[in-house]
Amino acid sequence: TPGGGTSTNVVVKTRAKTKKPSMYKVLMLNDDYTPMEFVVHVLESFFSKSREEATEIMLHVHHRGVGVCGVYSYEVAETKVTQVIDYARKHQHPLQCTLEKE
Ligand code: TYC
Repeated sequence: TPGGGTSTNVVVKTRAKTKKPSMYKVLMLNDDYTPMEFVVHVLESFFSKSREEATEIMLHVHHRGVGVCGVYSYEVAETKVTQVIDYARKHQHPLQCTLEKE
């Protein structure tokens, strides 16, 4: 090439940025009325927790006011929240849960 340097053709490939989906925590809220056993049952049934894990989370919520049940994609988290609230309501318990972006 003019100037005496060697020239190398380099092909740089770019990739469109794929973004990982945002994840959402499902939070369980304490209240004065829902029985502890019911909360443990919900954590086992809807969040696939062992009896030991479920009891630990329930007691954490009971003492601290709020606790994490699991972390999911938005769609899954929203579905869990709806299912838990509907199930609690059906059993006449005021148990509430919500989701929070991680
Ligand atoms: N505080 C409730 C009670 O004393 C138990 C409870 C725990 C309720 C966790 C809700 O998310 C909850 N019976």
